[in-house]
Amino acid sequence: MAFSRRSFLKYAAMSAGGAALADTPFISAEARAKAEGGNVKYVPTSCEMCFWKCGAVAKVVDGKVVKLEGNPFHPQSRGKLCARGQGGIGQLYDEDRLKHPMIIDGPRGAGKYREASWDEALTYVAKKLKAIAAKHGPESIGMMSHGSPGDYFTNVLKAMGSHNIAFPSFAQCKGIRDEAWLLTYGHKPGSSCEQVDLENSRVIVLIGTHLGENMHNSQNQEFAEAIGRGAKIICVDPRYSTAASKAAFWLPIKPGTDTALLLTWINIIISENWYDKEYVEKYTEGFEQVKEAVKQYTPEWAAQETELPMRQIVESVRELSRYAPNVVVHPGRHYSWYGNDTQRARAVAILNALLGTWGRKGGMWLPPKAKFAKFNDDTPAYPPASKPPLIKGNFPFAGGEGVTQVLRDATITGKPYPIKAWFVAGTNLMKTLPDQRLTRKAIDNLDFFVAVDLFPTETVMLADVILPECTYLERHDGLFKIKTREAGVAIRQPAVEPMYDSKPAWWIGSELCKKLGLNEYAVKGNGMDAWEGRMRRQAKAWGIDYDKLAKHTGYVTIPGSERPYITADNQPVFNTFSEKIELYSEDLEEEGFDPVPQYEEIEHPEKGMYRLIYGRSPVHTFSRTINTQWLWELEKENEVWLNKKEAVRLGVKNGEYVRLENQDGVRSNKIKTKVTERIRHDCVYMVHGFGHNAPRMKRANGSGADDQKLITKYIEDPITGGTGMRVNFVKIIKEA
Ligand SMILES: Nc1nc2c(c(=O)[nH]1)N[C@H]1C(S)=C(S)[C@@H](COP(=O)(O)OP(=O)(O)OC[C@H]3O[C@@H](n4cnc5c(=O)[nH]c(N)nc54)[C@H](O)[C@@H]3O)O[C@H]1N2
Ligand SMILES: Nc1nc2c(c(=O)[nH]1)N[C@H]1C(S)=C(S)[C@@H](COP(=O)(O)OP(=O)(O)OC[C@H]3O[C@@H](n4cnc5c(=O)[nH]c(N)nc54)[C@H](O)[C@@H]3O)O[C@H]1N2
Ligand code: SF4
Ligand SMILES: [Mo]
Repeated sequence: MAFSRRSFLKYAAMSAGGAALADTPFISAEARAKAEGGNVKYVPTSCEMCFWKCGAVAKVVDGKVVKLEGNPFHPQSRGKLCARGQGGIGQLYDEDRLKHPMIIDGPRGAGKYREASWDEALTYVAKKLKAIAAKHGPESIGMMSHGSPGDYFTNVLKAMGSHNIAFPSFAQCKGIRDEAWLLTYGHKPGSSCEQVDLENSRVIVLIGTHLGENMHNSQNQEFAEAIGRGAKIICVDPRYSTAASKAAFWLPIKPGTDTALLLTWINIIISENWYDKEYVEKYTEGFEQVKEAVKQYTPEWAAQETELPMRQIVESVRELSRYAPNVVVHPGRHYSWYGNDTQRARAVAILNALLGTWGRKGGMWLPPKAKFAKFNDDTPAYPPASKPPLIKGNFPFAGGEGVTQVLRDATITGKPYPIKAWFVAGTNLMKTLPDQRLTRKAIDNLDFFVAVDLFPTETVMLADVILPECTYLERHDGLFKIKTREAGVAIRQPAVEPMYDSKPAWWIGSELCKKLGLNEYAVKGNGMDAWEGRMRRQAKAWGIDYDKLAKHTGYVTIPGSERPYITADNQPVFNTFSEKIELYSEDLEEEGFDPVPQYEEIEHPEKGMYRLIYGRSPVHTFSRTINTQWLWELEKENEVWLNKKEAVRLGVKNGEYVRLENQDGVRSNKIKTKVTERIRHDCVYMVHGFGHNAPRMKRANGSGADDQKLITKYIEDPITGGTGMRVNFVKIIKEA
């Protein structure tokens, strides 16, 4: 049985009008299976195969998860899961998982460990952390994390007095974009999912943003619906991506010149009077300054700079303006491209404002309105930070999520003060941070390194203590606040008991608090159901029926929270100084940056070298799913895309294995060539995440090539600290 959107609508209709709560599709499916004598349960929960956090329903037969399906109630899954979501069972039953706590038993990197009990491992971790805190101050303990385990260890670090906590989702991902939109709108363009009303868009512009390969579930469903309805796609990408293949306009831009295109579009819209005058008048500030600042960016100039035909530049923006405001220039997500990325994000934000998309149908929906009661389960406030955190570096607009590489730098240089220990949870730093040589050097410098993960990755296998978390299908987490067009709450709860000697992160963090003598920060209550008890108290504080959420729906809506479009009585609120959309940014000006984005030229490769660009596979998430059985079977290795003419020149055949060597002489694993006309002549492309150097991950180890190994150069964005990573050039080396 599949849970369709229709089954959800049927349920909604049955339960309407104050009738008794009807059985939800999973409750009825469970009842039917039981009537036939099966030992079957359906458990609504939340997917963690990526960060979209879709609602999933696990079908459990005789204590084994046999199927994962999309929860029809959850707006991010709408009854469907992507391939990775369905493949989650492969993560749960992966025989290469970490099975026991381990303590290092030899030099770092030699891969020698001894198994330990949880009590022994946590006692050891607490002893080490206490000693380091006593000698160097708690601030010398740094944490890096991504995903749901982070919260529990943030709690431990803050309770100890360290606020040196950083998330790669900032400087290696979307933090750059978020700060640019905060400067412009006083809002991020989405909390977890982007506020794009693709479902209703008439024209969608994608700059890089490779929807269809970047596989965020509901966003792709909406994108497909939009295409089905005849929405026009304008796709700016040096590669003929999946999205480009659906586009009315494919603009094969010279990599790194996007801001030239964006500023020229802004100039055209203004000089042709195609912008939304009423909207600009009412909601924005700084229009005249923008008009002046972009005058120099003519279509002739842009055509030269971007290597796009002038006609295409003009016609695409004419089409975009024609349907404004029911259009959107997608704000994108991964922004750490060239080191001048905050200004590119500003240009996208300004273009949207001129088209009047914020709060308009088919543009950007307004954030939902919902207040959640404060809930901290009577945990005392944290002690003040022992020293001001260093995670913002010298970047005036770095966000609170921290600039990961600043922690790494301080570990190497001891400046502005030394970081001596790392706590790493749910991030594979060797794959995630640019310049692996520096990551390794920093790790070698550490007095102590703890990793909490599911797998023996290249990063984990450098840790002094390895703590095995159980997978999302074996644990409680959350409750999660979900912000789509509406606000809602979702649950994560175990479908099965933790396998081996793995434990949920909440438990690990809580036990560690106790070992550190910080009992007041531990989860209240004892035993493995303590966290569920907390979730129940939280649901109560929020006025949510926990049992209904846990058993019937897995997701509940906050009624009345959905107010997506501007109307007379639903005006947008801009949390900027002027309370308007700041096209001209005085905040940037005060810090010595361009208040209106200006174009900066970047370095381009010489002949014979190619810019290395990278992206996503629809069936993998970064490096974390490569070892996952069925996903690995779908895609075992990545390929390097090489333009056909270049391949002929080099004598490289389609399917031939080559190696890539970068400007610093660093060589990749061997990688299969995809010879294609679908990419420009000056760049090569590969999917990120492959090429593991992790012998205990049997499927992933050595398959494909690692883009990060070749990214030995990066340029930091002076505004936010984002690491521009598409600044490496490679040549192709034929295998002997
Ligand atoms: N299946 C799957 N989906 C995912 C993820 C995953 O791991 N797997 N990860 C998620 C996360 S966290 C993120 S941040 C997003 C990232 O996904 P996006 O935000 O879509 O990432 P981008 O880097 O914008 O897009 C990569 C595209 O940019 C193109 N490109 C490269 N250089 C340039 C350039 O100079 N200019 C232009 N215009 N285009 C260029 C590449 O050819 C490629 O098609 O994906 C999310 N979705
Ligand atoms: N070269 C290059 N670098 C990039 C990118 C790129 O495209 N190219 N993308 C950037 C972007 S956009 C992002 S968001 C980051 C992503 O960076 P990361 O999130 O670090 O990506 P992964 O490589 O998937 O590493 C995730 C780690 O978490 C572990 N893990 C998975 N699930 C769980 C869990 O439930 N509990 C615990 N404790 N651990 C778990 C996995 O085993 C894996 O070791 O990388 C950034 N870095
Ligand atoms: S998009 Fe796919 S992998 Fe990500 S949460 Fe949703 S189903 Fe899971
Ligand atoms: Mo990301």
